[in-house]
Amino acid sequence: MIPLRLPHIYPIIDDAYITYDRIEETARALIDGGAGILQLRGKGLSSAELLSAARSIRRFTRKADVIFIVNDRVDIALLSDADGVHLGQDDMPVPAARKLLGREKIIGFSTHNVQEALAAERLPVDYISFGPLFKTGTKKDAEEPKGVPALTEVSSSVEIPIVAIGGIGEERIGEVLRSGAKSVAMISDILSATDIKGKMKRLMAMSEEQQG
Ligand code: 3NM
Repeated sequence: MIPLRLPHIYPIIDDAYITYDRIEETARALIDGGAGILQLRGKGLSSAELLSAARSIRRFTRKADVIFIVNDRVDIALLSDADGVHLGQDDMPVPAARKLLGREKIIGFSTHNVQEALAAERLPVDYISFGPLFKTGTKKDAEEPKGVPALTEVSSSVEIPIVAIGGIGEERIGEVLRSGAKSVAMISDILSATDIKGKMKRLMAMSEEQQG
């Protein structure tokens, strides 16, 4: 597979922070702020709400040439014509998801240690996430924080692009990108900003100064 070029900042819209009626304006703010990729994670939404939100995000992301990924739900990704899906270890098995999605769609896969990262590299996935890097209040069943040295270890063990996730705030972007992550996924730090567009702009400017 051709290696996926991931933007340095990977914002995730999560319904734990953004109510259903604000998802569309949040997507717009992130895109206007310069996001190159966007994920929708709606664990508390009904399937109907999730599909509707995914379809409206899709309209904006397509116009702006922004990659759109749906968390967990292969069916919603297909129905909204998203660019891909992000799967966890306990979600639909990757080969089954690849069968449904076809070769062109992006599949991201969560990993939490070197063994999972090595196993993921043998699967038809385009990137892996690694986390939680730091303590996070967003994912209730998150494992213990892994820390930056573990990210360095994973990034020296696999070739596949790594998205670091979990408790990452603005002040740590540089360190994380310098430690082998191609991209930094962020939920609470972005979504709790009062000016989401301004926050996204600042993060993009900061991350452009980094290697990665
Ligand atoms: N997955 P925040 S940590 C969705 O370790 C998610 O796989 C994780 O949110 C993993 O940026 C996490 O608010 C939560 O910490 C990330």
